[in-house]
Amino acid sequence: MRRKIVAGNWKMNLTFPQARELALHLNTWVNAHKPNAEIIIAPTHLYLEQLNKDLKNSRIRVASQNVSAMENGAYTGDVSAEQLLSIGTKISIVGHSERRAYHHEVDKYIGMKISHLYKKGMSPILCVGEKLEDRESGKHFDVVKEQLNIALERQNPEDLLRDFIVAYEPVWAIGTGKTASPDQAQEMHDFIRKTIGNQHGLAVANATSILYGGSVNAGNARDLFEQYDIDGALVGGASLKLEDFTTIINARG
Ligand code: G2H
Repeated sequence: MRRKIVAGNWKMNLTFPQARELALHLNTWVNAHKPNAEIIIAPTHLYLEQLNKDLKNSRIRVASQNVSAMENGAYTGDVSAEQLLSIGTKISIVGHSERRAYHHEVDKYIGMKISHLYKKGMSPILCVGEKLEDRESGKHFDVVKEQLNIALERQNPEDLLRDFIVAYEPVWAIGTGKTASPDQAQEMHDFIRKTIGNQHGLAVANATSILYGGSVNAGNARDLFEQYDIDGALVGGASLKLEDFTTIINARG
């Protein structure tokens, strides 16, 4: 069943005390307001262990922003799925456009990360999205289809059925203040669901939560969430401000 989800991608922001304070205040708000939507926060790897402890009995899930595609070994600076799991982290973002752009991550490698997560009983939030030039040249559907097909080609439908989240994040809308219009986002979310359905079957397509990401804020979230195939949001900048993030959670209903 498709779940409503609001996830905060904190990226490389906040000191340790600031992150703890934000997480604890968010938890207090969640306990008081009991939102329907599932809430996820993704702090830097460094803070995962403590935030997992702080939020042990919370409804908030704590995610990693990235995970290695390798099992273990000589990969300096990387963090494996097993290491994340050993400190209580069960979900990781993979394929974020900033990883693709600054660390040259490619779809095949992103698919390996997803396989590792599932092998450990964990799950991914797979980010896909086209660049501005892809959209301007009318290739946006082809680009997103290829990202999905390669990353998912080796995955087991049983794993995807258990817990699979996709975030559609058009690169031209990330941190730029430009958001895809609700119609543009709906059109792509519908396409993503159909693409997953063609590859892994209708049951997987209908169980996948598809989040929109890219300059989501307190003012534009409600219009996006009204679209049939937009199940929630992956929020960057606005997730760093408690008031904005909780307004987005409320908008998700
Ligand atoms: C897209 C998004 C969160 P922002 O990267 O993943 O960030 O909301 O700041 O555009």
